[in-house]
Amino acid sequence: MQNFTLNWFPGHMQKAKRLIIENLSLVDLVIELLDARIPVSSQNPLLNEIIGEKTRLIVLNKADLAANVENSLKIFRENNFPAVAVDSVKGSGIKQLISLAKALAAPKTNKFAKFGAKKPRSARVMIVGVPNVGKSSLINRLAGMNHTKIENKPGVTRAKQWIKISDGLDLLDMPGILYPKFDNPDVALKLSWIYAISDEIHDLEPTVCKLLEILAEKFPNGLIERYKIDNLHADGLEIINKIALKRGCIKKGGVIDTDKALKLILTDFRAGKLGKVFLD
Ligand SMILES: Nc1nc2c(ncn2[C@@H]2O[C@H](COP(=O)(O)OP(=O)(O)O)[C@@H](O)[C@H]2O)c(=O)[nH]1
Ligand SMILES: [Mg+2]
Repeated sequence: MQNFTLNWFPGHMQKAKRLIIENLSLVDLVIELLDARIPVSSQNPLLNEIIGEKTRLIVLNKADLAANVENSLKIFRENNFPAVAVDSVKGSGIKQLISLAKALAAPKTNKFAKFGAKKPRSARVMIVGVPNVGKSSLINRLAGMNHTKIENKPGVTRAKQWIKISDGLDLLDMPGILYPKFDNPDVALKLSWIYAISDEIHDLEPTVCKLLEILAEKFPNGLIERYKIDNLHADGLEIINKIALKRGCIKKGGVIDTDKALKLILTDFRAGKLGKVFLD
């Protein structure tokens, strides 16, 4: 298994963690945004460590690119984690997300009303997740639900922007970025497929080989339809070569342009062009 080189400083991770902890203290509910294709590997255990008593709502994003979504939801729910699946780009599941978020935050905001307020205050929510799971897309989508009314909440040290996304529900406009976890090479590989880990810090060839071998075994139809290739009973490098030939990834002199093919395959996979998958 290849090694991933960590090219950021522990200081950055500490700062990101501090920022999440600081923002967590302002909200009633945390939306843990996961990639529905790898709902376990896109979790970061750091969140369990820092979440404390906060209520958590699991949101499986990119449900449009994923297989087994209902089953993933069922497993989370069986383990007492409320969960919902969405497509942040097209908007499916968003209404469900909002009503579930309100229901989960209600006990907190109602408690507030008991202390003399006439009406419960709005519930405050923040989104956390590893890179590329769709945090910004979800924030934009939720903001769009209510014409992006942005208001400032007084009494907060640094100016935080709150977006009113529904009656009684405000969203922090800045997501919490969890650094992807590297120590398990299998998890790191999956995170690189969904681009939560930058392509700069690992070798693309073994990464793509492994992806293709798994797709060929479990979800061959997407590969067959996209690239018009057959005989997927081959190792990853052979499949890369087949795709390169079909797609004209050829250098001068007729040599296969492996780098070009690797990038093409990853781009297609990440855009969902290889069909719905489940990889955990
Ligand atoms: N197909 C699909 N793509 C999505 C979805 N949500 C986000 N994306 C895409 O995933 C990429 C990363 O999204 P972004 O919001 O920037 O992720 P962030 O790094 O967590 O803020 C972008 O290309 C988005 O268009 C989704 O639900 N379905
Ligand atoms: Mg973002």
